Amino acid sequence: MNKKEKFNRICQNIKAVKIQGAKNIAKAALYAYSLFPTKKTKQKLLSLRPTEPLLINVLNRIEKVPYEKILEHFNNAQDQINLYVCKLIRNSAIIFTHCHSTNVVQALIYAKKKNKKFQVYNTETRPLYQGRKTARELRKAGINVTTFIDAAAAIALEKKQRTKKVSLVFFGADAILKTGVINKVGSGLFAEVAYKNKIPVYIIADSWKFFPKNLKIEERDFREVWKKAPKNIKIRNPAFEKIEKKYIKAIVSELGILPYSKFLKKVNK
Ligand code: RUB
Repeated sequence: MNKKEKFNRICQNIKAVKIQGAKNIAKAALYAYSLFPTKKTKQKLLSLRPTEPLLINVLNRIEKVPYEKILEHFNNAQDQINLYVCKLIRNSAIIFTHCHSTNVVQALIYAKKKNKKFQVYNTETRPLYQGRKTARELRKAGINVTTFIDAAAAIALEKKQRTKKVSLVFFGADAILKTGVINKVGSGLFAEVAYKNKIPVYIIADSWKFFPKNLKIEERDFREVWKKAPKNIKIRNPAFEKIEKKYIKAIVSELGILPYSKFLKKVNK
């Protein structure tokens, strides 16, 4: 495959969510940009997933910070996050998560390696089923996983129908805004249910996901939801939604386990 084909393949895979999650998207885009570092390719890469500030932040840094340094930041941030997440997990914990977040999954795998005893409840995450990827990766690491259909998230969180009490909710983040966190659609609703049930919600995310401006919420092709839907039925397919700040106990980033206001102070300085 020549450089141009490689670049186009990465773009297609990001657009089709074959490469997914803020961190994987940013890393792949960074590599693609290194193949063709022009204004045009940067614009193209930025247009692929409009709700991804990590992608924006990384591509804006690339002129000033060497490629390797950015990758080093990702690795160091993950190492720090792993240590903080480990501190939050008590023995016999049940951790609820949604979609697929590399920051979350890697931290859970690290905790398992450190002999923490816990299990995970996760959602399948329609329409693209990123929850299956989460379940597979966690199970491969020896972690017990129970997958729920999305609409049963409240059953999982509220200790109904033979489920056990969830101890912690871990969500990844696409964007950390001043007013709340943007993550996979469903996260806002699940956070509200968790909050009402006094289950702490933690955002596990690299601090470079902070974004001081408003963001467009990506709306995806209706065919992901219903391929051959009858004509005249409108289908909405928003990819993300906001988790209100008040539902979030803390943000776990390389900067520490910080309540929202403290996190904002650190990144805004
Ligand atoms: C993925 C998603 C993830 C965040 C964080 O959505 O919402 O929770 O991107 O991921 P999609 P990470 O599958 O639509 O990209 O921790 O990997 O950066």
